[in-house]
Amino acid sequence: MSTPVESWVEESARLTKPAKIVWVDGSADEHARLVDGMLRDGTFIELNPKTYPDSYLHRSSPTDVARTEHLTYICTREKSEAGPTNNWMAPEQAKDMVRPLFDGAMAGRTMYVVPYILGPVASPYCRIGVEITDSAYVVASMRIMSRIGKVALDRLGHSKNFVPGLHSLGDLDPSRRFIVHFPEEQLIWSVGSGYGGNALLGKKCFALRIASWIARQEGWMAEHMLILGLEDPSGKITYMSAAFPSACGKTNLAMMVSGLEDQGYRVWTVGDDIAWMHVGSDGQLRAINPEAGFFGVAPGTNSRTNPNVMKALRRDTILTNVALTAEKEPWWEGIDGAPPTGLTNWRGEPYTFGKEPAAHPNSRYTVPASQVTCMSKDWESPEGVPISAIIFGGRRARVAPLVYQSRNWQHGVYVGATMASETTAANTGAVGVTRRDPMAMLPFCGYNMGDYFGHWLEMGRRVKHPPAIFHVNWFRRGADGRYLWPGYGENVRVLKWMLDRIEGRAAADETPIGYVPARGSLTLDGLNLSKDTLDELLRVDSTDWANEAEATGAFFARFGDRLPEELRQEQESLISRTQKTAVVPK
Ligand code: SAT
Ligand code: MN
Repeated sequence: MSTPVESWVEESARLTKPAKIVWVDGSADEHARLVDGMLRDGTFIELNPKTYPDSYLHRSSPTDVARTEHLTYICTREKSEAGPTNNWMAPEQAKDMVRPLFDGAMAGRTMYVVPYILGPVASPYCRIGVEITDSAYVVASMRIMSRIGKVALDRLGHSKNFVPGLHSLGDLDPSRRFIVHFPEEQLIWSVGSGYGGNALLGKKCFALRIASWIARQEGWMAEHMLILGLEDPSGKITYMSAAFPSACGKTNLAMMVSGLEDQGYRVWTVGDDIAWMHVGSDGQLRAINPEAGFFGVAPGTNSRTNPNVMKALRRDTILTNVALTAEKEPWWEGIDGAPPTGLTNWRGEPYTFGKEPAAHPNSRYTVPASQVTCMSKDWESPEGVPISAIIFGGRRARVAPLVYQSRNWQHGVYVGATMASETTAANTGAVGVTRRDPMAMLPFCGYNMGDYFGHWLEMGRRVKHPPAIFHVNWFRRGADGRYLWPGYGENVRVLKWMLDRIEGRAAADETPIGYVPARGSLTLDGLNLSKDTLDELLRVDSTDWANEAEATGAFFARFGDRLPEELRQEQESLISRTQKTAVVPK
């Protein structure tokens, strides 16, 4: 008798017709064989074995360099279940359209079966997925990003309690590329892309889209959030989670070397991209990181912006679509040191400095968490870490101040639901356009986002001490276009203000949008920030926010009666607050 996973593998093999099937066990021998094969067929290029041992460069197809949200679907029986922000197809229609692309897609290729665990192996909250793929690069990446092989299969046994994900590179033609999710049967199909978020099905597809659906049913949360611990001078660690859209600095914040280290404040990493949060047995909101590695944006990463990851990626790392130096070392825009000569660009062509960057703007490193020295000692704690603050944030040149605190949980949900950010290279499409990206989940919520807001409100009622909710914007610019805030390691000053707020130490001024730091409550010593700059960083302009309220009103209207009444009230409250302050002379 076949186990449920064996039956599904047989069924998938009948469809995709691989030359051979390999059950991935996760061992070092197996990995060495895979790497050998990839070096031989050009999937991997070996990096300098002296300076980057056991590390490899992968160049993707030039039309397959980022997630493709326009080719990503949530397939539920009722369109209203997917909601107005997701692409939708009926499940049968999607299967009829995509099945032919899988038919014979693995002919002459190897089918890898990758069982994996999301979350710490000992956690009651961990989940099992099985990805079938014909990409050895995907297997090697999954090995870094999750716990794969025997450990997962042993745990699964004869159970049918796993999320199946079928992936094939297909012919990599974007016109035959689809990333489709069937939350009702907890199934993922992805064809035509080998890129991270499209192809590592444990990441956005399972840990966010399918998991958010499960989480609503079961009363927990699957969020696009980093998790960090802020240590204070007494050694006490306070955990915070933060939702920023892709490529807005989650990894750098999570791994930050604190600018206040000499005052006793340090940051410890639990995760950089995804948080699964449950109400723990103590009634607190507790977060685990479902992943085991980091898939971070390379450009801009250097020993100032993220020294911890720069050290970590010196071995056993995969680099995707970065440039290559003559010494066979990886290179990207913003890396340390002077621009070298003799570079090869991300496409594999000789490079001369000019208009086009040498590394793709969405080029990535894939590095195991075990190599990162700032990991929290509790990063694999089975119960998860207790979350005291939730931070929302985006990339906004204008409007949003450096930091503000919501009045309470309900208002905080409104702050998250109305988040906006300028788009980045993490998705295929225009860059720099302001879009609404609620809780940074716009591309990742596996169901109707109106219901998702309702779920957030419900979770706030269930948690004993709901975390304080803040909003940050590291990216505000002055009239001259320059960033006003130094960012990176100095962001700890904002985290410290949050900690001081939670502990009742820091003063704040009330504004129409919430509480901003009172003068003197932010620790700014040694920064050389002028009073004008600080004023501009913290400025809440009533006209800006009246316009903002209008824009969010239009966004909310898309949800019709699925928008929770509480958010409608918050919306009205913001409108009346901006009007009130507008008539108060300064
Ligand atoms: O989607 S990925 O996981 O590849 C990266 C991102 O956009 O966050
Ligand atoms: Mn992400």
